[in-house]
Amino acid sequence: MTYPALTDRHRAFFIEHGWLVVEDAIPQADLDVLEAHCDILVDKKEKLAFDWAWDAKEDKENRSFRIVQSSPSIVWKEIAEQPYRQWLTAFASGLMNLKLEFWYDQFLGKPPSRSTPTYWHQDEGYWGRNLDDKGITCWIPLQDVDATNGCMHFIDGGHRAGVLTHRRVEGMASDILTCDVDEARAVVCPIRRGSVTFHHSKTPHMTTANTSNRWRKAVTNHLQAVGAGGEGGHYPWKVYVNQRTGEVTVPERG
Ligand SMILES: O=C(O)CCC(=O)C(=O)O
Repeated sequence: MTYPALTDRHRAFFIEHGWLVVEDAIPQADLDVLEAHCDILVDKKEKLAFDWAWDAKEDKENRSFRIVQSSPSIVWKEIAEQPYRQWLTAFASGLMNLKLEFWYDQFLGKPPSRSTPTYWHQDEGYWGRNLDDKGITCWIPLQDVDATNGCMHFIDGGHRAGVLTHRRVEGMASDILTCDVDEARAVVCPIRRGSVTFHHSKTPHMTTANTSNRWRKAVTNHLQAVGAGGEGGHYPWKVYVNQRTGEVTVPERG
């Protein structure tokens, strides 16, 4: 199986809608290797992960890890050379019509029955003004996903309406953010293992809680325009929570 080539139809769809599903993009065997590395993160989550939905009622030592947040890059040195990484970087550059570089990845694992949604947000709401129209995300689920176990939902065309006001999620001790969206424009994207989604850094998106009896595992890959310089120029709602120390930091605003 070869990785899919970018077509004019992909590009036109992405420009209009701000998101795209690419079906059967990544071979199952490549996903098996990626998933095996992610399983280490689940097993050692107390040491290698944060709880992105850390309940403010829980102390640091007893976080229930409703969303395990880590990165396969920390347990897999050769990850940058993997074919899926090369492919998504080239494909995303074509979608954005920008020269993009891989920036960072995250493993986001939702345990069976006790997770939360990843609430509506825009990636630029986290990253700040430095990434103004300069970022894109490729989201890779490691099992079939639908609305019952945490698939992607996008606000169709929402990348053309600027950055919405975000806020911290009530009851969370983590730095997870959310914003209000026009849910009438939401598109639900159930996809099979092997398929992926792309979204523009201004596209509002969310994933539902995992109500199934298996883990929902996903690897999300963030890319930026070469020279964008990473996050910065932050919006007023941005905070960092360091879950090793418990420290909350407010960055310099843009
Ligand atoms: O997997 C998730 O729960 C959310 C992923 C996400 O928000 C992203 O990839 O930007």
